[in-house]
Amino acid sequence: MSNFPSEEPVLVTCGLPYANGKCHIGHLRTYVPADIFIRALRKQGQEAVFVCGSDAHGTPIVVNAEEQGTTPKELVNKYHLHFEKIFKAMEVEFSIFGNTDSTTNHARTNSIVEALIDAGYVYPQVIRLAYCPKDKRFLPDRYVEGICPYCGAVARGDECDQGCGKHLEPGEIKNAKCRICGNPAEYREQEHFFFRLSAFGGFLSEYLDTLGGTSNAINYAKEWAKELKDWCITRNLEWGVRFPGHDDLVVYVWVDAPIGYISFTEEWANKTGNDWEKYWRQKARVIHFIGEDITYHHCIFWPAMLKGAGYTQPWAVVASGMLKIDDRKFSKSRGYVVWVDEDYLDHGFHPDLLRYYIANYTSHTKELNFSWKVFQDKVNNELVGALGNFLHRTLHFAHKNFGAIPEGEVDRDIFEKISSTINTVISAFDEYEFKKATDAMMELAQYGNAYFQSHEPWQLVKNDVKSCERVVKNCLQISKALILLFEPVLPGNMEKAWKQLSLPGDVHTARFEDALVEIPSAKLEAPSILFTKLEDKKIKEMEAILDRRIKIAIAKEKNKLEAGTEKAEITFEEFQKMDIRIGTVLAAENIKGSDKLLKLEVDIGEKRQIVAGIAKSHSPSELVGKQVAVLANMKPAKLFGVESRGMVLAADVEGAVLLMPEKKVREGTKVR
Ligand code: B3M
Ligand code: ZN
Repeated sequence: MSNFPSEEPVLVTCGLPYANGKCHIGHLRTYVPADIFIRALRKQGQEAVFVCGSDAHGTPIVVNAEEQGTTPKELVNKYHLHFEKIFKAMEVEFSIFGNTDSTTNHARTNSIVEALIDAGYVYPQVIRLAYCPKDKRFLPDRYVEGICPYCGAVARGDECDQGCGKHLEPGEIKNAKCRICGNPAEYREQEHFFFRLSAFGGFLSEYLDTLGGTSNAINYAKEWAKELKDWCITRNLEWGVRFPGHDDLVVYVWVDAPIGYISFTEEWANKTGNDWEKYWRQKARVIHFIGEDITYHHCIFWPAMLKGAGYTQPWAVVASGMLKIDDRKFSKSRGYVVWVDEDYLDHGFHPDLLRYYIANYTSHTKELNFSWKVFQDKVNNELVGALGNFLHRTLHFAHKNFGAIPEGEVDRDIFEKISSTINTVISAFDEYEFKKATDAMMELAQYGNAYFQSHEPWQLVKNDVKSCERVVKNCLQISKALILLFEPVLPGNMEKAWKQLSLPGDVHTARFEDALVEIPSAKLEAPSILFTKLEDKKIKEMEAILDRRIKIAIAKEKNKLEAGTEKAEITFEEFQKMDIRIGTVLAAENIKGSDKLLKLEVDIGEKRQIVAGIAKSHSPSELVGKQVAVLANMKPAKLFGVESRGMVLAADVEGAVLLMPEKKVREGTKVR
């Protein structure tokens, strides 16, 4: 038994793209399978709404707008239009593509937050927050960079994006630095508001047992549900949805962004005369397609919020694995990126080709690697060699010899093969296994090719026309089935093929089961070729574009590093301000509690106690008697409670390398 059609209304959503950058193949890894899924639902007679929109709020937008010298609103509008255009071009057809800055979303967010407050799930608490004394502002989320308290990786304010992937609460990040000016941040106290996530442990552990979707999402979520921390849901920002009753606070973007799913449903329902509450207030199947990296938000925060405010919780969460480019981690800054417009559509590649690649490369939950070479192989061998070849040779032969779809019956065997393929495809879709589904489709095309080849209709036509007609009819029936099965994946080309077969009605609304209805006789036009081979030359050109981008990124990175070490020029007088002298180390010892620091006694014409961070590279005994260079007028400081009056100079490499005079000189000799 398959999951669909169901009595309950079905709503499919896709993670909302931040409207602050262009669409790349990484985005499509979620949107294309979701679009395939919804088309496959319709092919099973399941009506479903398909909802997405721009994520307009949050610090990524504000930071980017600031960097580009524009306003968040303008930035959002620009990229909103961009995404809308790309989705259309890629045949990803949402019922509505909204924007979380809409009045509907402001209102729905307010109403949900108020419901949570009324139910006692929100409380105030004074917390320590990163604050930039220079820019005189609090530093929410991506305004701070620092060190992850869990794994020690470089992290941004709300997420350890390069290390363990954990969500970070405000104030958690260590060594916070302001992203605007680069100076160290202070911590200041301020009242914020928390969502009592910890109250939902029992609910979540039960709920997650019933939640459908892919195991990569559910299994992680079950672990996380065992240890829930309350969640700060307010931020010091101008841009966003106001926190009720507090003009200086907005809600955290991860509050109003998923609420967008509801608001967009409302907007769609208002436009089409439907009822949004059917999906969000009653029993319904809400299916979220997301990238694996936002599982926590969709399987933990979001269901708890919905439960707390009295809304329908998701029925399934489908998480796609991450994208790689040429087996390297996808990275815009390092140049490992393929833009959907300038690197794909603008070169005239048909959207269907990439849709097939994304669906068929690997299982939905695994890492998907994109390479132009593999793209070429898959297109040439599978779409051109198997599917395109079968459709074309069948149609071409039928047209040339009969000019029409012959009368007569289709063999039982053929219907059985088609029927079993449909079953495999549907159960694969039920498991969100797009590779399994498309493999089964392609296997039917191979079967068709083998059938055509072994029955040699080109011989039969000379001496047994009746048998020839039967073979051709069987092949045409398989063609019809292939077109219906592949429509969710290759909507553009299957629409053309449907017309070439002179089939009545609309291929997009026809059902999978129509593949078992005998193809009616009809006149045939000469078919045109659907899929053409990708030439080596074109693929080389595409590889060169990617290569160049990576090289430019490396060069940029290098320039940045060099620029970082280059300092402004100074005069000799300015240099003279430094009192650098040669001294002899009289005594050295370790400092208790520190594995980095040594306490030195140095004669620089006078005796000085100096603390130096050289314990990892130098033992105390080897230092005694050696001469070193010392910055004598360094402001005194206390390190580990030990006073230091001066700084020993060393080359800044791992395990410091001390600067020493070429030959012994008198203690206190000046360095110039
Ligand atoms: N805007 C994009 C991301 O983190 C984020 C998704 C929101 S979904 C409600 O992938
Ligand atoms: Zn971490």
